[in-house]
Amino acid sequence: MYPVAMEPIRNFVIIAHIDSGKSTLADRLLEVTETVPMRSMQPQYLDRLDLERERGITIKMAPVRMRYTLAGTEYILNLIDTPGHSDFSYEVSRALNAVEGAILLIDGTRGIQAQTLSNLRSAQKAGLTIIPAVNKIDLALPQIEKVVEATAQLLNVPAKSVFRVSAKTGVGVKELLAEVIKKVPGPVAPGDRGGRALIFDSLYDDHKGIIANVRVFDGEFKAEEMRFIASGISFKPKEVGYFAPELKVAPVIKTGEIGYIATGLKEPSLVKIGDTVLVRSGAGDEKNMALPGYREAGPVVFISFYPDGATKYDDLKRAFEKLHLNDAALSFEPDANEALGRGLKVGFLGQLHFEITSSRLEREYGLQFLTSFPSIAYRVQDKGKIFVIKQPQDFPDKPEKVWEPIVNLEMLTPQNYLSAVVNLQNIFDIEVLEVKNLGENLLIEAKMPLRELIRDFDDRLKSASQGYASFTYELAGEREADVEKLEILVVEEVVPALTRIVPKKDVEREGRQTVERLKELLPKEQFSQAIQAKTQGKIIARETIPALKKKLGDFGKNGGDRTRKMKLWKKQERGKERLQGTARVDISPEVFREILKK
Ligand SMILES: Nc1nc2c(ncn2[C@@H]2O[C@H](COP(=O)(O)OP(=O)(O)OP(=O)(O)O)[C@@H](O)[C@H]2O)c(=O)[nH]1
Ligand SMILES: [Mg+2]
Repeated sequence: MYPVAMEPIRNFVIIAHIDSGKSTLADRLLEVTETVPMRSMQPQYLDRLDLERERGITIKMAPVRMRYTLAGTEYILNLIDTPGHSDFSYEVSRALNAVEGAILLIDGTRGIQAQTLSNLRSAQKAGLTIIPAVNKIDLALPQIEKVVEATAQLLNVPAKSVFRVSAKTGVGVKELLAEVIKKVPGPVAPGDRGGRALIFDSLYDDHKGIIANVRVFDGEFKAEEMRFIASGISFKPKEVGYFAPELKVAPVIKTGEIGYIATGLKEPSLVKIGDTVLVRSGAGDEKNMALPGYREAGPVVFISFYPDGATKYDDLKRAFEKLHLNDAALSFEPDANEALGRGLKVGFLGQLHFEITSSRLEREYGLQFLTSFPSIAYRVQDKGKIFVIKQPQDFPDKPEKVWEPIVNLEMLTPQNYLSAVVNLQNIFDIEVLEVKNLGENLLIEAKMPLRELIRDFDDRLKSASQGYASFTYELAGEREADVEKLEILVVEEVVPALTRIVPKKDVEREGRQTVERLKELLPKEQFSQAIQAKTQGKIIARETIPALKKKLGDFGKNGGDRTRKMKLWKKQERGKERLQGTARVDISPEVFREILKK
C-alpha cells in the first residue's frame, strides 16, 4: 500500500468565460483559508505574470494548495484557477485532468457566455463534479434571477442548487467552498502501480532547472531518483513541493496531491507535458504504466518569426523551446525567408495567443524579431494531385480545386445586439444554422471559414455588441474554397514573404492596398521601380516609384560630406547593377516591418 496524505483532499478548478470573476473568487478562497496573509493580498493574486496584471486577464492556469477546517475535519484543497479566453483553452483542458471537481462560474451581469458552454462540455467529458455559481450578485441587477434560472436549465438541476456569490464582497463564498468539500469526491488512487504522476504544466527556472507541475496519481514522490516514460530518462530532482502559491519545498508529495518536481534538467525536450513520471526507475512494463496524456493542441494560425536587431536565430529558437515548456499550445518548426533569413514558423490558437507570445518573448527573453502575415493550411488539387499547403508561396497559380478549414462557431449575444451581430455574417462569410434562447442571451450556431476567424473577427464582434457578445469555435472539417494566391512583385520579381492566400472577392482590394503601401514605403532608387500585384498570372494592380533625380554632390545643407558622397556613389553603382539585371531590390527589414503591420 502507498500512503495517502493524512488529511482528506479536494482537487478542483474554477472555469468560466473570460472576466466572470474566477481569479477574484480565488482571492476570496485564499483569504477564507488564510493561505495568503491579508497584508500581502492584492486583487487577482494568482495572476502572477506582469502581462496578466497589465491586461487584467489570466493567461496561465495557476495551482494553489490551501488548508481549511470544516466541521472538525482539516482538508487539503488544491485549487487551479484557469484562463477564460478561448485562445488559452488548452490550459483549461489540461487542468481538468488534474482534478475531480469544477466550480462553473457564471457572470450574473452577462449570463451564459460562449466559453461557459465549451468549458462545461470539457469538464463533463473529463467526468468532473460540477458546482454552478452565479457571480457578481453585489451589483443586484434585476436579471440575476434569470441567469440563475438559465444556469439551472443548462445543467438540468433545480435553481436552488445554483449558488449565488459575490467574488468581490465575499458573500456566499464560504457556502460555496463547503459545497465543494461536500460534493467533490476525494482523489482515489487507480490501483497500486508504484508511484505515478501526470505532468500537466511546466516552467523553465534558471536555478532549479525545468519545473514539472504534477498531479500525483499514486505513490510518494521525494527528491530521489525518478523517471520520465516518454523521454525515457532517469534523474534525481533538486526538490519536490507544493504551490503556496509560490513554490514551497516539501519532503514528499503523495497520492492525490498536486505539486511540483524541480527536475534540475536544463534541456527542454526532455520534459513533456502529458508525460508520466515514475518513482521507480526502469521497473516492469513502463508502457502500461503511462497515465492518459493530452491530445496535442491544434494550432489554427501560423505566423513566422525572424530574428531582428541584436537577436540571433539561435536565441529565438532557444526562447521558443523554453517558452513552450510554459505554453504547451505553441508549436514551431524552422522556416526561412529570402530577406529576413532563418526563422521559425509558429502555430497559435488565435490572435491573442500570438500577441501574448510576442510580448513574452520581448519581455521575458528580451528578444527582437519580425513577424510574417498570419496564414492557415489549405488542401489543394493541382494537375490531378492532392496535397496540403502551409506556406502561401507554395500555392499553385491556378489549382483545380482548393479546400479550406471550416469552424463551428457559437456566438452568444443579448437580444438587443442580435441584428448587429448577424450583420457580420456577410463580412466574415458566416453561415447561420440555428438561433436558440439561453436565458438572457441568444445562442447563434454557425459555420465560418477559418481564414475569416483570423482577420480581427474577435474585435469586430466585440465592437458590434459593445463587448457583450462572445464566441467560441472548434475546427469542423473543410469545404471547397474560392481563394487565390496574391503575389507582390517589385521590379518584376516576386517577393515571397508578401504572398498571401485571399478570397477571390477581396483579392483586388488587398492587392491594390499593398501596392500603394509599398509605394509609400520603398526608398527611391536610381531607376524606376514597378510594384505589381498579381493573381492567376494576371497583374491586377500597379504603381511606379520614379527614379531618383538627385545628382552627385547635390546634398543640400549637409552637402560636401565626403563619406556620404562615397556611400551614395556606391549605391548608384549598385543601382546600375540592378538595372543591368545582375541584382534585385532588397526590401529592408524596416519596410517589411511596416508592411506586415496591420
Ligand atoms: N461587482 C463585481 N465585480 C466583480 C466580481 N467578481 C469579479 N469582478 C470584477 O470582474 C472583473 C474580472 O475579474 P477576474 O477575477 O479577473 O475575472 P476572471 O474570470 O479571472 O477573468 P479571466 O481570468 O481573464 O478569464 C474584475 O474587474 C473584477 O473586479 C463580483 O463579484 N462583483
Ligand atoms: Mg482570471
